[in-house]
Amino acid sequence: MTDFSLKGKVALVTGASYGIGFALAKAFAEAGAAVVFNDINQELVDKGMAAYREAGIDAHGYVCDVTNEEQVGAFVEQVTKEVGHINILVNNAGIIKRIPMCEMTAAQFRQVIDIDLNGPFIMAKAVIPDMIEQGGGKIINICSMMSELGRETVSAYAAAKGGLKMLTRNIASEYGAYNIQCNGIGPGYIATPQTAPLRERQPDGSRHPFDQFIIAKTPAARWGEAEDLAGPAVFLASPASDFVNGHILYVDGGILAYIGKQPGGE
Ligand code: NAP
Ligand code: GCO
Repeated sequence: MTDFSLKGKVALVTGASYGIGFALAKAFAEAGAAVVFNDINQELVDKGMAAYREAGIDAHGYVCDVTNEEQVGAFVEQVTKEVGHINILVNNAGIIKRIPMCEMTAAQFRQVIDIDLNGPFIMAKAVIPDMIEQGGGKIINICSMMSELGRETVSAYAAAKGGLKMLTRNIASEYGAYNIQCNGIGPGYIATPQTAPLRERQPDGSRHPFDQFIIAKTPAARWGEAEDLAGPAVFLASPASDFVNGHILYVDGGILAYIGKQPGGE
């Protein structure tokens, strides 16, 4: 019987007070894992704890900035002491800045790279030694359509998510021998606070042009929901994926396979 259970595992999801991270952590709890999450400040952690309680989940929340190596070291040590050895790490925390590249400052570019690429490096580096001690582990990096495609105004984000795809493959290559599987999930366009500006109704009540664009580019003809990512994440976090390594699993409703519906087409 293929084992999709996470019973007895400790799963750490970064930036999981809400959005995609929250949906993944909730799914992990439903599959039997103890859930740990962090966010950037106490207010967000408290908000997340209330949401997990509301969902009947006894989560463990901590304040930690994934770009701060000292904070991350202390965070991982505290979790290991208070909750247990970390068996599953999901690098979910991330930001986006939608600015035309030539108008973006180097500081803005660096901030996106720092959170979306350096953060996953720092988190993975902090958990891998104990995973090796424990005989293995699972690392899941939340990539993006922008790990494969570019578009106007998201240069820093695409550079970070493209780098995250290759960091995923390199961790798989370097630590696969220690029974650590490192894979990515590439969500399509998901309805969360991060994409809310792309879905805002226009003053005349019509759909945002980008909203219409994504509907035309997605065979499923809809935006994804964070819950659409739960099953793929449980699969990659479970023993069922022990021979899957260095793979980016795109959960995009078919965007990457589809040229897009012609304007006014059937
Ligand atoms: P979101 O709603 O903006 O949530 C991101 C979370 O990460 C927030 O709780 C955020 O806290 C936290 N965070 C930001 N910087 C952090 C830091 N330095 N340390 C710790 N936590 C930090 O985003 P989302 O839509 O759920 O996306 C989650 C992940 O999926 C991101 O990596 C994103 O790039 C990726 N993704 C999203 C989509 C999509 O369509 N939504 C598609 C593909 C990939 P704050 O609230 O303080 O910022
Ligand atoms: C954007 C969106 C995308 C999504 C996601 C797609 O501005 O194009 O925010 O980047 O967040 O990454 O997979």
